[in-house]
Amino acid sequence: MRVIDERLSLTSPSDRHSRADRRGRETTESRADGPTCPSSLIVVSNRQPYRHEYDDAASAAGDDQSAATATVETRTDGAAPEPTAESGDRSITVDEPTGGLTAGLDPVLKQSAGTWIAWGDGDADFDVADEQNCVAVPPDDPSYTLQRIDLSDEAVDSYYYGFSNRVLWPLCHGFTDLVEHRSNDLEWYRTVNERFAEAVCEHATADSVVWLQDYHFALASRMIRETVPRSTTVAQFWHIPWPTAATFQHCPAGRRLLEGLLGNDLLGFHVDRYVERFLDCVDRSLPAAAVDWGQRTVTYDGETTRVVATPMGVDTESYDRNARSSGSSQLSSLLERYDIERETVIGLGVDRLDYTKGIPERLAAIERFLEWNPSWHGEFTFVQTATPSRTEIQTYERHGELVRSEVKRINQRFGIQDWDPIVYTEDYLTATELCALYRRADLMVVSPLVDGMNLVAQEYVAASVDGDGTLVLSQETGAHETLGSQALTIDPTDIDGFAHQLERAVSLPAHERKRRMNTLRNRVFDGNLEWWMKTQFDWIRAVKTERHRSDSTRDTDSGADRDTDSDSDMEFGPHEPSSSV
Ligand code: GDG
Repeated sequence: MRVIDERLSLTSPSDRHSRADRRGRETTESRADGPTCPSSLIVVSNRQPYRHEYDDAASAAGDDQSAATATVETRTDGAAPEPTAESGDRSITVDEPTGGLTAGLDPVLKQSAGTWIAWGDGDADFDVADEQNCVAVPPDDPSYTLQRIDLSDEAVDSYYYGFSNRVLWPLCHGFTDLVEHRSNDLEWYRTVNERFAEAVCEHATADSVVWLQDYHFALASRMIRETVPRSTTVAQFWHIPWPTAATFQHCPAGRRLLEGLLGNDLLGFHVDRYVERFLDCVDRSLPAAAVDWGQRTVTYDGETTRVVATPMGVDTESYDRNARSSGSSQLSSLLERYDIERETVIGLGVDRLDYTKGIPERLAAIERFLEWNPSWHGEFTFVQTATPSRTEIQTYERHGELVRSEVKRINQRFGIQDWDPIVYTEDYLTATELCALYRRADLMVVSPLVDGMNLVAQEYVAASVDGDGTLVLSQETGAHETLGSQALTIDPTDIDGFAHQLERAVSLPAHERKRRMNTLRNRVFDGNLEWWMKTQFDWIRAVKTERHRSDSTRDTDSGADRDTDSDSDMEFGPHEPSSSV
């Protein structure tokens, strides 16, 4: 069992350089035409792209081999094996706990020889780094700098398991009853944001672009803005929902968070409604801020923040390719492992074990479906992979217990000899295993109660290379804005309606399934990760240009008549995506 806390990788490093077109034909196109960042890029994220770990099991096993020989570890997360380094007589494995985003940004950083600043959570991380905690990565072909922030257990408990995941996560998803107020969490969150901001300032030059990721850094942007040169660009992407003003009022230090985020030149969300809610919260909470609803800018404390919606996509080519290359033997061994009959109709759910993902509601709908449809007993199996996450937090622990007990109860209620309706696993699947399941699944059920975007729905579509699967999708996901019209939409809390959509999904005619999936694939490929990054970088270029323009106007007009509107005069920006994303 592997505990995961952030976005995960389905892309091994070697995968990233070869590409396939939408029909899966290999192309020779290089990544040189991929998204390029305007200037030297400094990425800030909680999770790091490369993690160094002592591999004591391997060291012990290798005792009778030459201590000087570098060994190659076979890893369980689907990424390519990395050579191990040696530290004293302990061997070190380089792990890539990369996510969709991490996998996408890594080549951009390599290309621009940029800097990545992240929490060093590997037990060997600081033993391989220099005095500034920097290490050149990737280890086999170093091309950019990873600076690791060393956090004490207390800092991690308060900043990560505290304010980030006991306050901001539930609050932004609208679970105000789950918000926990612990005395030191906010202060540690501020301190850790300050540590990251200081690290950024050590690297930032007048031409740098600083790009922060997610809700772990709501206070850092303003700290950075106040220290770096005026012409440095500061941008942030908020990967989770932004709550309504009524929910946001429960946020401790809400005004400080808004002020922090308004330290950015550019602030990105997945979809329009989060942008609108953010502007609404600013409008209500910060009287000194001027919100331009038409331009979607906020001018506060003499600086302007552009707020944009750019829905994140997945690395479509790698899912397509992995699905095509997943052979029948891979699928057979998975079906054998989980004791699933080859001919059965398969429903699939893939989630972090998180209370926002609507897993109990999904199980209730499956139970209702089975009550109504005895003819499907023995013919339909639902596979749920649920990877434990944030288990230090009691709410997550309890949620896991609830899910496990519901699976058990439903299986006891309907199971017959040789058939359980639900196959539940907390195994962490490799990228190819996951894609084999995506490809084989007749229906994919994505039922979050609230979800910023949801990458799983898009991964399923990208891996549905036979074009005949059906997506059952919650209306409460960001992904629904793009995919909803061709998916079977559900309200995850309406269990009867949900069960009806499951009935519909298992009986959709083949031509209907193909028609829907074809459109879904076009949308997911058009708005993929590469498109998302390119659009982000286009926006960054646009705000950078505007900043230079308004600065030179300031300089030349100082003392003379000045165009006082110049800060909000942003009639520019990247083109809209070619599809309906
Ligand atoms: C946040 C926002 C937003 C899961 N089990 C395995 C595995 N996974 C991978 C999936 C997918 C990822 O985990 C989960 O991504 P989601 O987007 O569904 O959800 P969050 O982790 O909550 O992500 C979300 C996202 O940020 C990006 O902005 O979409 O709204 O909450 O990639 O494939 N991967 C493998 N084995 C598993 O067993 N290999």
